[in-house]
Amino acid sequence: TPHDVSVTVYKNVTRLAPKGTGIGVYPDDSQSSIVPINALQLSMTGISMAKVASGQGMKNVPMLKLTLLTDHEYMSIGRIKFTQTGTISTAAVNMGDGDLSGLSLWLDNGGGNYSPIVNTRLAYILHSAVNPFKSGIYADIFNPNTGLPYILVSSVPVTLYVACDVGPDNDLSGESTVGHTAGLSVTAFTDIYGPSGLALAVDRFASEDGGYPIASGELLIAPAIIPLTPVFRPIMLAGNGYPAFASMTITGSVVKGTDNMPRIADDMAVRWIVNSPDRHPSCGPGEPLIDINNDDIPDNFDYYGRGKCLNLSLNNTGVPTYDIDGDGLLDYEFNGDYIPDIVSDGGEGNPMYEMGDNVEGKWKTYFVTDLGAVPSAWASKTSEIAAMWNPASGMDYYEMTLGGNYTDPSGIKNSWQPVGNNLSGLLTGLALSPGNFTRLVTNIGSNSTEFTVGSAKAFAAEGLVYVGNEIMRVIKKDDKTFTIMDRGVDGSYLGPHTAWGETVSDRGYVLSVRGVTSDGRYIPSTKGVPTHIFRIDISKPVTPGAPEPQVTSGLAAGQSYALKWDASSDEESNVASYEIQEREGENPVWRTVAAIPALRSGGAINNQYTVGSPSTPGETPRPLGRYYTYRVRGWNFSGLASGWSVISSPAGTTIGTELISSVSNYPNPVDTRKGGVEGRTALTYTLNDNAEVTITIYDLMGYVVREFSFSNGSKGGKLGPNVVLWDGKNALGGFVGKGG
Ligand SMILES: [Ca+2]
Ligand SMILES: [Ca+2]
Ligand SMILES: [Ca+2]
Ligand SMILES: [Ca+2]
Repeated sequence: TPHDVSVTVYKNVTRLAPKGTGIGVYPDDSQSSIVPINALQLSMTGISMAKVASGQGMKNVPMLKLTLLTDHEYMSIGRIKFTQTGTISTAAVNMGDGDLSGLSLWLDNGGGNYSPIVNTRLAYILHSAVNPFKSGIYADIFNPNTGLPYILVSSVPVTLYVACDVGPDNDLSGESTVGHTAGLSVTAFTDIYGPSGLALAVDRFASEDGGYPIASGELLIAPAIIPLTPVFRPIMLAGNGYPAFASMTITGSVVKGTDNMPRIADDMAVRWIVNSPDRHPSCGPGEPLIDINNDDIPDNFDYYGRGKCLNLSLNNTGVPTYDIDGDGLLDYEFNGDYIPDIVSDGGEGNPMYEMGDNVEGKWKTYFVTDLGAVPSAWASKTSEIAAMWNPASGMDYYEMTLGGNYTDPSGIKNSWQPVGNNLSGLLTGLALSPGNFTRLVTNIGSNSTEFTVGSAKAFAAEGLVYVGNEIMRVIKKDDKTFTIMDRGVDGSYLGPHTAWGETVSDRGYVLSVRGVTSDGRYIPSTKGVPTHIFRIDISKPVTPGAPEPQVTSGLAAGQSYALKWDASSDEESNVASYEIQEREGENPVWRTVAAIPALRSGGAINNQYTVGSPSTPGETPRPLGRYYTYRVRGWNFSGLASGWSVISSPAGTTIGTELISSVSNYPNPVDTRKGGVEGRTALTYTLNDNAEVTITIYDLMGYVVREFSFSNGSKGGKLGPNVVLWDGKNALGGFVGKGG
C-alpha cells in the first residue's frame, strides 16, 4: 500500500535532510522512474517511571520512558499527544485539571539515564486556564541540538522520557491538588504525529506486543514524601577505613587517581563531620561521620563492635554496604542479586532508581519505579522486625506496619504502630513464618516462562514466590521447576534474576511507614509507603574454615600476606560479610582487623583477605619480628553471626634461618625445693615453624630427669615463642636435688 499519496517527491533525501535538496513530482519529472514503496513500521513501547507519591510543587518528576524505532529506514516524529489520567478523569468540572502544572519531553543522548541535567528537552508544555490539560497535552517537538521541529527515528531505538511538574497549589476547580492522583498516557498509536502535527503514514510494528494505552502509574500528590533513599554523593572508604564522600567534578563525575580509584573529597567539611552530638549510639566522640540523608544526623554505625563507626547501610536494611564490584565506591543494592543498582538524581534532588543486570558479561541498568526498588531485606526473628527509613519534612511522628504484599500494607500486623519521631523503629507482636527456601539455578529474564531451582519439593503446587524484591505467582511443574503465571505481582518490579544462587522462598512481608503531621494528616497518605520487603532467616550461617596465612611453611610472611578460608554458607539469606580477627603472639586479646563482603559482583565467593596491604582502607603493614594468628566468622543478611572458625596457623613477619632460637630458662639456677611460683623455672624458646619438640632435662651426672614431648603445632611445638613451665619434679613426681 502506498503511504505517501502526495505527488511531491523530495530529491536527494538523507537522514539529516529529510526534505532533500529539491522537490519533484511523482512520477519523477526528470527520470520518469517508478518509486518503490515499502510500508514503514513504527514501534513505540513504554514503561512507567512514576513514583508512588510526589510532593506538591515538585518539578521534573519522571513519569514514562518511551522507546521508538522503525523496522527499516527512518521517519520524523514532530508531536506526541499525552492524556492526563487520575483525578482529572472524574466527571466533576475542572477537577484535577492543574494537578500537573507542566509536562516535559526529554531525549536520551546515549547515557540511558533520565537526567534533566544531561538530556535534551524537546518540549515543555505549561498548564493554564487557557491551556487546560483535560483536552489533551500536545508535546510539539523542537530539538535545540539540531534546530529541527522533529526527531528522527530509525531502526536504532530512540529513548524519550516524559516528566511532569506537580501542581503547586489548586486545580482549575479551586480545590487543592493534595490527595489527587495523576498519571500520563499515550492512548493510541494515532497520538504520534509527524512534523507540524501531520498524521503519520506508517503502520504499527506488526510484532509489537504491549499495545495502547502506554500509561504511567498514577502518583499521589502529597504534602510531603518519604523517599526510599535520598540522592547521595558517591561514597568510598578512606585510608583510615571510614566511609567518606568521594571527590566529584563540577559535572558530577567521580574524580579518580592514577590507580583508577576514587579520590576522597578534598574539603574536610564535605568529606566528614568530625564532631556531631547527634550520632549513632555506637559511635564515640571525634569519629569521622557522614550524613547521607541530609537530616544533619550522621548515618555511620559500628556493626561489628570494633569501637569504630566504619559501617553504613545505604539501603536502610541495617546490613553494612560494601564495594562489591571493586571500583572503590560503596554499592547500593536493593534486590539482593549481587549486581549493583543505582540511585541517581532525577532532577531537583528526587531519587531515581535503576536496577543492575549482567547481560552477556556487561553491566546494564533498567529503570525501576520506587515500588519496584523497595529493598529486599531479612529479619532474624519471627516476633519482631526492625526497620529504618528516610526523613520527610514536617512530621510529628511516624507509624509502621506490616503486610503480605504491596496492595494491603497492614494485612499482617492489622494496625499501625506509632514509633515516635526517630527514623527507625521496632515492629513487635508479630507471628511470622520463615517459609520454605530454595535457590535459583537458571536465570529469569524478562521473557522467561519457567525457571529451575535447587528443589521445589517443599513448595505448594501453586502460590506466590519471592525472588529478591519481586513477587511472582507460580505453578510447580516438577520438583525442580516452576512455571511462571504472573510476574511483578502487586507492583513489585519484573526484574532480571541471575543464576548464581539467588534465594527463592514462599513467604515475604512488606513493611510500610507513614508520617503523621501535628494536624493529624498522614504522609504521603493513610496507606504509607513500603520501605522494605522482608524475609525471615532465624538460623546462623555455617562456621567458616580457619583463615590460613598463604605463606609457605617455615618462611617469613613479611609485613603483608593473604589469608584464605573455606567459605561459610547460609541456606536462607546468604552470607553477607566475613569478620576477621587477629591476635598478636601470645596476647589473649582478639581484635577485629577487617570486615569484608562475603560475595562479590554476580555472586562470586570472596573468602580471602590481605593483611597489612597499604592499599586496603584501614590496613597498615605489620611490624617485623612478630607472630599473628587469625580467626574468622560469617554474618548473614538477617544479622546473625556464625561461630568463630578454628584458629589459623601463625604468620611470622620475620623468621630466622635456625628452626629454634632464643632458648633460655628463668630463674636459673632454680631452687626446686621452694615449691609454688618461686620453685618453677620457665623454659622459653622460639620456633621458626610448627615442629615436633622434645625437651630432655639431664642432671649433672648425665641421667635423664624429665622429658617433655610436644606435637607439631600444639602448645610447646608451635611457630613463635613457646613457654614450658617445669616445677623441678622428675617423671616419678619426686623433687630433684638442688643442682642435681
Ligand atoms: Ca542522616
Ligand atoms: Ca562499587
Ligand atoms: Ca541489584
Ligand atoms: Ca540462615
